[in-house]
Amino acid sequence: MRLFILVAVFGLGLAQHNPHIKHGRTTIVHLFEWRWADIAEECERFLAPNGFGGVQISPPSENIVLSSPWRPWWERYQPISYNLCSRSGNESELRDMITRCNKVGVNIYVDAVINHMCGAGGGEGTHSSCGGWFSASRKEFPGVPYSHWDFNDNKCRTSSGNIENYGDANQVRDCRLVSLLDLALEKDYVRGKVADYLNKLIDMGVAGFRVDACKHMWPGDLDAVSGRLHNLTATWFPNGSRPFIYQEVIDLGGEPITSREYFALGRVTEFKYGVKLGTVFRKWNGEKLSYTKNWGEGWGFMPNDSALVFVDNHDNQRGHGAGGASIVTFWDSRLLKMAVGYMLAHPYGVTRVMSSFRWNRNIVNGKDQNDWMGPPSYGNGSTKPVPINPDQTCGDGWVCEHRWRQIKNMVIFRNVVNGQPHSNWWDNNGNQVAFGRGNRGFIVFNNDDWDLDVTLNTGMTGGTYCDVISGQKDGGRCTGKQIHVGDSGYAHFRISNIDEDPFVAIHAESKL
Ligand code: QV4
Ligand code: CA
Repeated sequence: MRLFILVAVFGLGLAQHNPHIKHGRTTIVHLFEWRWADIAEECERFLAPNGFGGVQISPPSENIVLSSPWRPWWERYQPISYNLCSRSGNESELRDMITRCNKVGVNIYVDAVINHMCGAGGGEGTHSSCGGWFSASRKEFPGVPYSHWDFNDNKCRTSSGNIENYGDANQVRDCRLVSLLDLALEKDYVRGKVADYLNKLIDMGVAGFRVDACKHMWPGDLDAVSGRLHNLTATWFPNGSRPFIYQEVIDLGGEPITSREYFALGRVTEFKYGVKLGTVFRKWNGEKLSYTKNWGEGWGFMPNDSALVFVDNHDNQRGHGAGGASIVTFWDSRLLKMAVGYMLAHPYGVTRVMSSFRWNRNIVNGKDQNDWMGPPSYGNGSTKPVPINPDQTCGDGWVCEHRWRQIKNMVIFRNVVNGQPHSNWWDNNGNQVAFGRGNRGFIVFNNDDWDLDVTLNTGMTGGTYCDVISGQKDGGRCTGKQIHVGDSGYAHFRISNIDEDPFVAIHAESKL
């Protein structure tokens, strides 16, 4: 009996751990704040041709519109209904994007904000992204509809009504996260409204959800909602496919609520990954790259098949959420390329790459005064399109890390080595390391302050390979460095510590 329950729970859970990525692709890119019309274009012109598996989109639900500060990015984390219009576009644009991305084999994952509605101080009126009326003070959201009966305030036991102590699991789940009106997800009615919202998106063709603020919801309530979700649409996915669920739980240790409580339901964001990888590449706290020989579960991270991993996300790249100073972002581009390269070469977890917009960073006493700034936009608040420059980079303040040659090529590397074991590890006891993925790929890092000059067993078949970091294979030649692998599998590597990018990567498809 006990065994039966275990099997049942495990089996059910595992189903929602599968991202259903197609064509042997592996990686998700978060196109933070992009318009639906731009994402549709990006799927067709860049993501599919370069082997990206899916896109995490910003919340599509109707949200509060704020003017002080002016149109912060985080207004989209304050829903006022589940109507599908936002700064990224309206419902028909959303539908068009989902269809066009599916057509080229790129999945869409929706950022679902279901723990709360807008902040308690959100006022009353039609200052919302679809123009729907709501009242934060009376807790009325007729667009759903929710009324004051549908919120948790009677359950919360803090005097402010807000979460005051993360050491108390009850208040973390039943009180307001930074004053956001907390939904009573234990109510059948609320579960039904949330499930209807997610099912509408599933029926439109999305592949799953990044579920926001899961630490603040009871796993049992999430389980009840998840049980009501439709299978993915048969138009794009195999019959019986369950939506991919990855839950945002920030678990860096030291709190009663742990990631583990959420494993049965789907994957969980592994926040330790970016914190530790940043510390290693920055060489802080005595960390060295050579210590990453047992990277992954060996570092105390969650089980491989539960993990969704990333170097930075939209919160911790600007000091929101948790993680702190060690996080590597596009502001440290040389380190970012190395850290993302390491993540994409390493077999642990489902990988997500961040694609950001630039803002006027202004750090005073460790806090960014402009951490609220929204995406590149016109004076009327509408988001600017993403223009593509002749050299394939993006203009108008869109950073497009996913288009950087080094990152784009490592996304391809991960696809090429998919399923191969971590192999042929080498290190110098310092910050020079190398590892392979069976006979399909090999990567070498030099994060020391002196040159790397070494002959290593790559495990690959003999021949000439193009390094995909300093360049790539272009027809019959390499645009960057060439690596000659002998018949024995050994190759000589020389990486200067002052190279633009002090790492080299080769794979089976970069062979001349
Ligand atoms: C403030 C005060 C409150 C006060 C209130 C008065 O902090 O104490 O009562 O004013 O009106 C914004 C403001 C915040 C403000 C709040 C409500 O920044 O100062 O409260 O709105 O008006 C994003 C931003 C938040 C933002 C929120 C809603 O990061 O700053 O809050 O959107 O707009 C924890 C959680 C984790 C969370 C992380 C940031 O465990 O789940 O914090 N991460 C996710 C998202 C994140 C999002 C939310 C959750 C909320 O990734 O982007 O927060 O949906 O670690
Ligand atoms: Ca809650």
